[in-house]
Order: sequence, then C-alpha cells, then structure tokens
Amino acid sequence: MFARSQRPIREKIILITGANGEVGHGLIRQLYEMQDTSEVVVLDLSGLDDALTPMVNRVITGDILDNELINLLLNEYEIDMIVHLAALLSTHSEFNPESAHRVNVQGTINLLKLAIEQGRSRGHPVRFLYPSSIAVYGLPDVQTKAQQGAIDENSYLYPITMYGCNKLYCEHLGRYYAEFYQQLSAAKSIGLDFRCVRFPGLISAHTMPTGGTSDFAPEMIHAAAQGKPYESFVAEDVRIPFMVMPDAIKALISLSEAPREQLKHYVYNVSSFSLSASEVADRVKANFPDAEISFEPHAARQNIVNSWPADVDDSAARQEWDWSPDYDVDRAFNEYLIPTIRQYYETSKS
Ligand code: AKB
Repeated sequence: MFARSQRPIREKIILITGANGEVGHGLIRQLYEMQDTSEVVVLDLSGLDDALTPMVNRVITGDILDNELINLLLNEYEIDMIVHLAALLSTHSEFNPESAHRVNVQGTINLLKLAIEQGRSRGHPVRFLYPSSIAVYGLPDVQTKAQQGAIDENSYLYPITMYGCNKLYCEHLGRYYAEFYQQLSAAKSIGLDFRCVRFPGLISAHTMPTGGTSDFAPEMIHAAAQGKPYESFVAEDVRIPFMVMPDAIKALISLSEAPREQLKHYVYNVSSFSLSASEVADRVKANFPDAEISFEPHAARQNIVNSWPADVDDSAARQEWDWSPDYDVDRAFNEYLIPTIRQYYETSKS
C-alpha cells in the first residue's frame, strides 16, 4: 500500500508508471547503468521485482486510477518527467474492453492532468514520455498489407482492437493536453511536453510479455531455450516489425533527451527489423536444433496481427532526433537474444 515518504522537502523525480512490466524492467536497469542522477519513483499495481528495487528511490504499489494517490504524487514531488508505461496489452484488453479502456485511457488522462498541474506549479511544461504501438494501425486486408510495405505515422489509422483504439486516442490526448488544454480559459494552460514513440513488437531476453498479440515471437524463443514445445497462434507467413528491448529503451531515452525545438511531431514510429513467424522459427531452430515449433493459427488473434503493418516508416524519428537501432536482425539474435536467453535458462537449471 502507499506509504507517505518521511522526506521533508519536495524532491525532483522521474515518475515511471507500469514499472514492473517489460519496458519498465529495461528502462530502470538502463537508467541505473547510466548512473543517471535523477531520483526515480516507480508506480505499479504489483510493486517492483526485488532485483530492481535497489535501483530506484521509491516503489509505490498502487493504481493509476486512484485519484488520491495521484494527488499525493502531485503534492509530494517535483516531477521532471513522467514515463507512462502502465497499460493492458492487446490480447488482454480484448477479454475486458471496458476495463482496458479505464486503465489505458482514464489512467492516461490522470497522468496527463498530473503533468499539467505539475507544470503549472513549476512554471514550465513537464516532459511526458508515452509508448504507443503498431496496434494503432488497421490494414484492411493482407493484400494491402503486403503491397504497402513500410507505413508512415498518418496512414491506415483504423485499429481493430480496444488497445489500438486506446493508444491512438491517447496519442491525440497527449497532443491536446500539450497544446489545447483549457484553450478557452482566461489563463492559458502551460501545457506539457508530450513525446510519443510507436513501438513494434518488442522482444526482451530477460522478461516474457503478458497479454500481447505480438507475443508469438518472444514466446517461441523462450520456449525453445527451455526445451518446451511451442504452438504458434499465428501462421508461418504472418509478418510484423520487431525490436529488441535494448533498442526500445534507447528510443525512449533518445527521444526524452532530444531538444524540444528539434521535434516537429508528437508521435514517431521506430523500428529495427521485420520478420514473419516462420523466419523467427528458422532463427530459433538454427540455434536450438531440437526446438519443436508448430503453427496452429487462432483465427481472431491472427486477424489482429494481420491488421498491423508488415513494416513501419521511421524516417521522421531518424531525421529529427537521430534515431537508429543498434540491433539489426542478425545482431539481435546472435549477440543479444540467443546468448542471453540461453545463459538465463542454463543458470536457472543449475
Ligand atoms: C501487443 O501485442 O499488445 C503489444 C503491441 C504490439 O503493442 N506488444
């Protein structure tokens, strides 16, 4: 439960919501390794893994829908930046669309409002970092998907999942709170410094995703490393863009550090490589020759992945804040995923 800090003065912090999720794990480790001197306060419904707790200043176990908690954060801290990672992912959200909407949209509004109030009391806009997703897209059919190739930020924005609808709407809310919030009041709002990356499917060597629809790739790799058979819920030829976790963290940190005047957009695609499910399986089998991988498509989940682009155009991010991934597909598998995952499961066996 939330316990009041004993500290006497308002401290400057980075607030990370949903910190115990996959991206939170990567981000906390990276900030710690960079010896970033900012105080990091994390908020998550399930607290934070023990291994990460010494790397942050405070762990708050709580809900972004709890207004009392949001008020306490407002009063207790001087928030320099909010990294709002908390969300219910795409598959999870389809099982309970209304509660996904509450968490993904109302939760985001609560954080945007917190940023506005903080900005007002500090006299300058708070940076607000928001991860969106390729789930905002909705390609009408697989022929269009194959023909279009890399899609820019403004095309085919017709999501077919609650999660995709929530992410797309929250991208707009970020722009609205940044520029137009309270536009009719006498005292104009200070706004906020909203920065958003649209992530492709993410693959981490350290954690397993829960509740996503791009999870077939990480699930396949982790299953093979544990010697477990894996049944893919999408067919061999289903293709989407992917990125490994170190590049996702790099994207968040680079965007957060970019000088505001260089940024001409609020929302940026980022990408590294694009793979079909069978290409993931081939790479897994090349490294784990005994891997048992079969394909038993689940029609509705496959339909969701088919509505996402085969690739995204991230040229705006490359031009405006110098984005480029460190890991192409070979490096991702050969230097990060396979050795780290192999070592992780071998160590946990012994
Ligand atoms: C999901 O599958 O929900 C996410 C995503 C693509 O945003 N991983």
